[in-house]
Amino acid sequence: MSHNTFGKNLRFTSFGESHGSTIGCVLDGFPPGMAITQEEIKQQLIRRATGQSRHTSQRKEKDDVQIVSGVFEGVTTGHPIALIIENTDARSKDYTNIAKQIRPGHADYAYWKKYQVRDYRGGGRSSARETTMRVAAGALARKWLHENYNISIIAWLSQLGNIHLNAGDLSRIDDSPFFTGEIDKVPELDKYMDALRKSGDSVGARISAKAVNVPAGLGEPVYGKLDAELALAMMSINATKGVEIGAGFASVGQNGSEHRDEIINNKFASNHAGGILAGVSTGQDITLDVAFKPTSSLRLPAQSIDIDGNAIEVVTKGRHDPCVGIRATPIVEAMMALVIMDHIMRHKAQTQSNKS
Ligand code: EPS
Repeated sequence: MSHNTFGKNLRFTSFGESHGSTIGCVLDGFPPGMAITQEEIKQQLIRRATGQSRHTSQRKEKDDVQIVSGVFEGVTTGHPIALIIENTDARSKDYTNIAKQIRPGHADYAYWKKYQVRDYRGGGRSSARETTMRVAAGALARKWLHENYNISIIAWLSQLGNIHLNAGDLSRIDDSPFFTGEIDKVPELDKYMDALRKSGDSVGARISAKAVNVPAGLGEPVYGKLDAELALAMMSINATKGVEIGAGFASVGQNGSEHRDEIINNKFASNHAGGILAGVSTGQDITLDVAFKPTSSLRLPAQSIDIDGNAIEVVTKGRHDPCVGIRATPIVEAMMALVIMDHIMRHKAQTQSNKS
C-alpha cells in the first residue's frame, strides 16, 4: 500500500520524483475566500530552495510554482487546489555510476528491498525534492492561520553538528542561509560548513520550532492527538531521526515538581509541555524539536553492496547538501502549519465552535 496523503479535513497529497518532469500536490478541503498568488507561494519556496548559498546543493531549480486549480480570480474557491512545479535542472547522468549501487544510510537499501524497482535518478521519490510541495501547500496554510487566528509559526536552526545555537533574534532567521537568530555566529557556521564541504563529509542538525497564538482545544484523543500528528508529520520529512515535543527527552531527568507547568494568576508559569497536554493544545506556544541525520550521499568511499548483493565500494558524485537539516527549516514550519490548520478545521467540525 502506498501512502502519499495526510490530514483529514485539510488533505494534502503529493506526487512526483526528483528527476521526473514535474512534481505537484493537491490540497483538498481548503476553505473558500482566501486571496493567494503564485508569488506568495514562491516566497516560501525560495527559502527552501537549493542553490541559494554555497552551503546547500547547487542544483538550480527555479521552483516556479503554478496554481493549476482551486483558485479563481486570485481567491481560493473551496475546490481542490492543485500546484505543480516543473523540474528543470535534473542531471540524471550524475547517477549513472550508482544506478545499481546502494548508498549506506540512504533510502536505496530499504526502497530496493520493498519495491524491487529502482528510480536511481536523484533518489526518485525518496528525494528531498518532494518537500517543495509541502512548503508550497504550507504557504497557503500559514496565510490562512495568520489571517484567521493570528497564528505565526517559526522554526530555526538550534544545532549544527556539535555547535549549539540559541534562538537569538528570531526576526533575523532569513538574514543568513542558516536560519539562525544568532547572527553573530554566522561566520563560525560559514567556516564550519566550508571545512565540512572540503572534507567531503556531512553533518546532522536540530531544528526547533514554535507556533504562537494557537487556540486551546486542538487535538483528537486518543489516536489523533495533536502531538502525535505533529510527530508523524515531522517524521515524514526526509532524513528525520527524532522529534521532541516541549521538554521532550529532557523530561526523563526532570522531577514532576519541575516538569509540571504551574498555573499562577490563571497563567502558565512555564511550558515544559510544549503547549500540549494529553494530546490537546492548551493555548500556550506549541514547541517542538526535530533531529535531522547527516546526508548519506557522500563522495567519501564506503563499503556497501550492489542490488545483486555483490560487495562494492560506493562513491557518490553530484550536487548534495552537506547538511540537509539546514534547508529543512521551512519544511518544519510548513508541516506544522498544515497539521495545525487541519486540527482547527477538525475541532470546529466536531464541536461546532466558532474559532475555538
Ligand atoms: C537530493 C540531491 C540533489 C538535491 C535534491 C535532493 O539533487 P540532484 O542529485 O538531482 O542534484 O539538489 O534537492 C532538490 C533538488 C530540492 O529541491 O530540494 C537528494 O539526494 O535527496
